[in-house]
Amino acid sequence: MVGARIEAVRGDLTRQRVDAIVNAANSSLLGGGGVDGAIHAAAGPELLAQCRELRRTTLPDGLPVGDAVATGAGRLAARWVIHTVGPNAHRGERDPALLASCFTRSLEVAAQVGATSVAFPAVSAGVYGWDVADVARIAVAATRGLAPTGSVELIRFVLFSDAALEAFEQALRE
Ligand code: AR6
Repeated sequence: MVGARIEAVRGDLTRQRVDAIVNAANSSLLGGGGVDGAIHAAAGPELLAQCRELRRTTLPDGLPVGDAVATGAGRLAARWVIHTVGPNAHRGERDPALLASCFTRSLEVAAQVGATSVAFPAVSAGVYGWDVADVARIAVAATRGLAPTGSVELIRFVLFSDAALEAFEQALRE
Protein backbone atom coordinates (compact mmCIF):
# COMPACT_ATOMS: atom_id res chain seq x y z
CA MET A 1 0.00 0.00 0.00
CA VAL A 2 1.42 3.43 -0.90
CA GLY A 3 1.29 6.37 1.47
CA ALA A 4 -0.67 9.56 0.95
CA ARG A 5 0.40 12.18 -1.60
CA ILE A 6 1.79 15.25 0.21
CA GLU A 7 1.70 18.71 -1.40
CA ALA A 8 2.06 22.37 -0.46
CA VAL A 9 0.08 25.23 -2.00
CA ARG A 10 -0.39 28.90 -1.30
CA GLY A 11 -3.98 29.76 -0.44
CA ASP A 12 -6.79 30.19 2.05
CA LEU A 13 -7.49 27.10 4.13
CA THR A 14 -11.18 27.96 4.44
CA ARG A 15 -11.64 27.68 0.68
CA GLN A 16 -10.13 24.23 0.20
CA ARG A 17 -12.28 21.57 -1.42
CA VAL A 18 -11.11 18.67 0.69
CA ASP A 19 -12.88 16.29 3.07
CA ALA A 20 -11.30 17.75 6.18
CA ILE A 21 -9.49 20.95 7.10
CA VAL A 22 -7.38 21.15 10.23
CA ASN A 23 -7.85 24.10 12.54
CA ALA A 24 -4.94 25.58 14.49
CA ALA A 25 -7.16 26.04 17.52
CA ASN A 26 -6.51 26.66 21.22
CA SER A 27 -7.40 24.36 24.10
CA SER A 28 -10.72 26.11 24.73
CA LEU A 29 -12.00 25.19 21.24
CA LEU A 30 -14.12 28.33 21.48
CA GLY A 31 -12.44 30.29 18.70
CA GLY A 32 -9.73 32.91 18.43
CA GLY A 33 -7.78 34.86 15.83
CA GLY A 34 -5.66 33.68 12.91
CA VAL A 35 -6.83 30.70 10.93
CA ASP A 36 -9.13 29.68 13.81
CA GLY A 37 -11.04 32.95 13.50
CA ALA A 38 -11.21 32.63 9.72
CA ILE A 39 -12.56 29.07 9.94
CA HIS A 40 -15.25 29.99 12.48
CA ALA A 41 -16.25 33.04 10.44
CA ALA A 42 -16.55 31.01 7.23
CA ALA A 43 -18.22 27.98 8.84
CA GLY A 44 -20.85 29.96 10.76
CA PRO A 45 -22.36 29.42 14.22
CA GLU A 46 -22.93 25.67 13.82
CA LEU A 47 -19.20 25.07 14.24
CA LEU A 48 -19.02 26.95 17.53
CA ALA A 49 -22.14 25.12 18.74
CA GLN A 50 -20.46 21.78 18.06
CA CYS A 51 -17.28 22.90 19.82
CA ARG A 52 -19.31 23.99 22.86
CA GLU A 53 -21.01 20.60 22.86
CA LEU A 54 -17.60 18.86 22.91
CA ARG A 55 -16.59 21.00 25.89
CA ARG A 56 -19.84 20.15 27.68
CA THR A 57 -19.46 16.41 27.06
CA THR A 58 -16.11 14.74 26.26
CA LEU A 59 -13.67 17.64 26.75
CA PRO A 60 -14.69 19.62 29.85
CA ASP A 61 -11.07 20.67 30.45
CA GLY A 62 -10.44 21.52 26.81
CA LEU A 63 -8.30 19.84 24.15
CA PRO A 64 -4.72 19.12 25.26
CA VAL A 65 -1.76 20.47 23.27
CA GLY A 66 -0.80 17.96 20.56
CA ASP A 67 -4.19 16.28 20.44
CA ALA A 68 -6.97 16.53 17.80
CA VAL A 69 -10.74 16.17 17.59
CA ALA A 70 -13.25 16.35 14.72
CA THR A 71 -16.49 18.27 14.30
CA GLY A 72 -18.71 19.00 11.34
CA ALA A 73 -17.76 21.94 9.15
CA GLY A 74 -20.89 24.11 9.08
CA ARG A 75 -21.07 26.11 5.84
CA LEU A 76 -17.56 25.19 4.68
CA ALA A 77 -17.02 23.06 1.57
CA ALA A 78 -15.20 20.51 3.74
CA ARG A 79 -17.17 17.85 5.62
CA TRP A 80 -15.13 17.96 8.81
CA VAL A 81 -13.02 20.39 10.76
CA ILE A 82 -10.31 18.66 12.74
CA HIS A 83 -9.25 20.88 15.62
CA THR A 84 -5.73 20.58 16.95
CA VAL A 85 -3.81 22.65 19.49
CA GLY A 86 -0.23 23.50 18.67
CA PRO A 87 2.44 24.23 21.28
CA ASN A 88 2.74 27.92 22.13
CA ALA A 89 6.36 29.10 21.94
CA HIS A 90 5.47 32.23 23.91
CA ARG A 91 4.59 29.96 26.85
CA GLY A 92 7.86 28.03 26.47
CA GLU A 93 6.25 25.13 24.62
CA ARG A 94 9.08 24.28 22.21
CA ASP A 95 9.02 20.47 22.11
CA PRO A 96 9.03 19.34 18.44
CA ALA A 97 7.30 16.09 19.45
CA LEU A 98 4.26 18.05 20.62
CA LEU A 99 4.01 19.82 17.27
CA ALA A 100 4.57 16.57 15.34
CA SER A 101 1.74 15.06 17.39
CA CYS A 102 -0.66 17.74 16.08
CA PHE A 103 -0.11 16.44 12.56
CA THR A 104 -0.11 12.71 13.34
CA ARG A 105 -3.13 12.90 15.68
CA SER A 106 -5.05 14.97 13.12
CA LEU A 107 -4.38 12.33 10.48
CA GLU A 108 -5.49 9.57 12.84
CA VAL A 109 -8.73 11.43 13.46
CA ALA A 110 -9.12 12.02 9.70
CA ALA A 111 -8.79 8.28 9.12
CA GLN A 112 -11.32 7.58 11.89
CA VAL A 113 -13.97 9.74 10.21
CA GLY A 114 -13.08 8.32 6.77
CA ALA A 115 -11.65 11.46 5.15
CA THR A 116 -9.68 10.91 1.93
CA SER A 117 -8.19 14.42 1.67
CA VAL A 118 -6.93 16.64 4.50
CA ALA A 119 -5.67 20.24 4.40
CA PHE A 120 -3.42 21.66 7.12
CA PRO A 121 -2.30 25.18 7.99
CA ALA A 122 1.17 25.85 9.41
CA VAL A 123 0.10 25.01 12.96
CA SER A 124 1.86 27.16 15.61
CA ALA A 125 3.58 29.37 13.00
CA GLY A 126 1.35 32.40 13.72
CA VAL A 127 0.12 33.60 17.11
CA TYR A 128 1.95 30.72 18.81
CA GLY A 129 5.29 32.02 17.58
CA TRP A 130 7.13 29.07 16.02
CA ASP A 131 9.55 29.64 13.13
CA VAL A 132 7.74 28.53 9.99
CA ALA A 133 10.81 26.66 8.72
CA ASP A 134 10.79 24.54 11.89
CA VAL A 135 7.06 23.94 11.53
CA ALA A 136 7.55 22.90 7.90
CA ARG A 137 10.32 20.41 8.71
CA ILE A 138 8.40 18.91 11.63
CA ALA A 139 5.10 18.74 9.72
CA VAL A 140 6.62 17.11 6.64
CA ALA A 141 8.66 14.60 8.69
CA ALA A 142 5.63 13.71 10.82
CA THR A 143 3.30 13.14 7.89
CA ARG A 144 5.91 11.31 5.79
CA GLY A 145 6.90 9.09 8.69
CA LEU A 146 3.38 7.93 9.24
CA ALA A 147 2.35 4.52 7.99
CA PRO A 148 -0.39 4.71 5.35
CA THR A 149 -3.24 6.30 7.28
CA GLY A 150 -6.42 4.45 6.45
CA SER A 151 -8.57 6.38 4.05
CA VAL A 152 -6.28 9.42 3.65
CA GLU A 153 -4.88 9.76 0.10
CA LEU A 154 -4.03 13.46 -0.02
CA ILE A 155 -2.35 15.68 2.55
CA ARG A 156 -2.21 19.34 1.51
CA PHE A 157 -0.37 22.07 3.40
CA VAL A 158 -2.09 25.39 2.70
CA LEU A 159 0.15 28.38 3.33
CA PHE A 160 -0.90 31.97 3.65
CA SER A 161 2.34 33.63 2.49
CA ASP A 162 5.05 33.06 -0.12
CA ALA A 163 7.61 32.72 2.69
CA ALA A 164 5.61 29.96 4.36
CA LEU A 165 5.04 28.20 1.04
CA GLU A 166 8.77 28.35 0.32
CA ALA A 167 9.53 26.83 3.75
CA PHE A 168 7.21 23.90 3.06
CA GLU A 169 8.49 23.40 -0.50
CA GLN A 170 12.02 23.31 0.88
CA ALA A 171 11.04 20.73 3.53
CA LEU A 172 9.35 18.60 0.87
CA ARG A 173 12.52 18.70 -1.27
CA GLU A 174 14.75 17.48 1.58
N1 AR6 B 1 -5.49 29.99 5.50
C1 AR6 B 1 -4.27 29.44 5.65
N2 AR6 B 1 -3.39 29.84 6.59
C2 AR6 B 1 -3.76 30.87 7.40
C3 AR6 B 1 -5.02 31.50 7.31
C4 AR6 B 1 -5.92 31.02 6.31
N3 AR6 B 1 -7.14 31.54 6.14
N4 AR6 B 1 -5.08 32.47 8.27
C5 AR6 B 1 -3.90 32.44 8.91
N5 AR6 B 1 -3.10 31.50 8.39
P1 AR6 B 1 -2.36 31.01 13.61
P2 AR6 B 1 -1.19 29.31 15.72
C6 AR6 B 1 -1.73 31.09 8.78
O1 AR6 B 1 -2.01 32.22 14.36
O2 AR6 B 1 0.13 29.94 15.54
C7 AR6 B 1 -5.63 31.59 17.29
O3 AR6 B 1 -6.05 32.72 17.98
C8 AR6 B 1 -0.87 32.05 9.53
O4 AR6 B 1 -0.27 32.98 8.65
O5 AR6 B 1 -3.69 30.94 12.96
O6 AR6 B 1 -1.26 27.82 15.85
C9 AR6 B 1 -6.07 30.29 17.98
O7 AR6 B 1 -7.34 30.43 18.59
C10 AR6 B 1 0.16 31.11 10.16
O8 AR6 B 1 1.20 30.79 9.23
O9 AR6 B 1 -2.24 29.66 14.55
C11 AR6 B 1 -5.00 30.08 18.98
O10 AR6 B 1 -5.23 30.83 20.16
C12 AR6 B 1 -0.63 29.83 10.41
O11 AR6 B 1 -1.85 29.98 9.66
C13 AR6 B 1 -3.76 30.58 18.29
O12 AR6 B 1 -4.21 31.53 17.31
C14 AR6 B 1 -0.98 29.57 11.87
O13 AR6 B 1 -1.22 30.81 12.51
C15 AR6 B 1 -3.05 29.48 17.53
O14 AR6 B 1 -1.85 29.98 16.99
